Amino acid sequence: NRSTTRTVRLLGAPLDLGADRRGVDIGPRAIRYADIAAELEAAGVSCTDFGDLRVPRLEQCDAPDTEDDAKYLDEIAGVTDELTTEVADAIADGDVPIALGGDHATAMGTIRGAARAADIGVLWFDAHGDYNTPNTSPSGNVHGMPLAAVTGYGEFDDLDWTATPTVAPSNTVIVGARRLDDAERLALEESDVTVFTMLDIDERGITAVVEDALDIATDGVDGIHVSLDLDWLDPTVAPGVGTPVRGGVEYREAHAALECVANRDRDAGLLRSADIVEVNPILDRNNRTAEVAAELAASLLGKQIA
Ligand code: 5AB
Ligand code: MN
Ligand code: MN
Ligand code: MN
Repeated sequence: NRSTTRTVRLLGAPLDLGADRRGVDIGPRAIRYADIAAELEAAGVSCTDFGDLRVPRLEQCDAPDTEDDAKYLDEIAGVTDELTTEVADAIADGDVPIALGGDHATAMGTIRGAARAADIGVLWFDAHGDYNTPNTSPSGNVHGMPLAAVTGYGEFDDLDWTATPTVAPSNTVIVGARRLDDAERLALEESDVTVFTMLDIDERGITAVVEDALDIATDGVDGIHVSLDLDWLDPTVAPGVGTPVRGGVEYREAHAALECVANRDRDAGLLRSADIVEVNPILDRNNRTAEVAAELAASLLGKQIA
């Protein structure tokens, strides 16, 4: 059992270069307005906010040519390199960094930062696999590629660090997948990454699936990183996302999942870092998705229902 109060360090990553829909760069602000700090404090952790990383505005970047297979990858790499340092610093100071996205390319930075300090597994809550590479991506959007990058799969020409896995595929688990591209699905099947689909959740229930995911992610490592893409939830619960897919987890399932992680964390002290990504306020209704994001952060950090 944990005796000292933990401190969450919020790191805003207003990155939108990895996605097509504009507005996800406003995500960090919307999650702060949803009072993530108060939610976290209600969970019994203290919270500091280190503000936003500097991200080049899309209008300042050279437009990608139509053939570009990984749009804005250089600019994204610059931002995620900085995030890597920020996350590693936070962990070295004893804090739990939570990156507020921004599109899911953000996770390339958080996961690399967390992996500097210790061997980690990854829980990836997402409707998508994010396991495309520049060669397989149907869109060229880097937010569909971060899990491939951090597990060392595929060729990312200019990203030297992708040549070796940052996290072991065998400690990497996707939960809630319901839309994979064809090449992505094949690549995942051939990989050691575990994929739990919505059908698994329907058949076995969310807590059983997450317990299995935790067993796999934590096997032989020191801690875990949790990556939460808000499109994991059903669009009726979280409408403010750029790539919504029907048939996602419900509000209570999402909380139950993160409460499972928190329970395991309480016993074993596993949680090293997290990211909360893909909140797009322009597509949202009354900041509902950012509110769900803030509440889920509290569940992850151990907020008790009663
Ligand atoms: B997200 C798609 N697979 O690669 C692609 O929201 C969508 O971070 C990626 O999960 C969705 O463009 C990326 C079609
Ligand atoms: Mn997604
Ligand atoms: Mn497999
Ligand atoms: Mn994603």
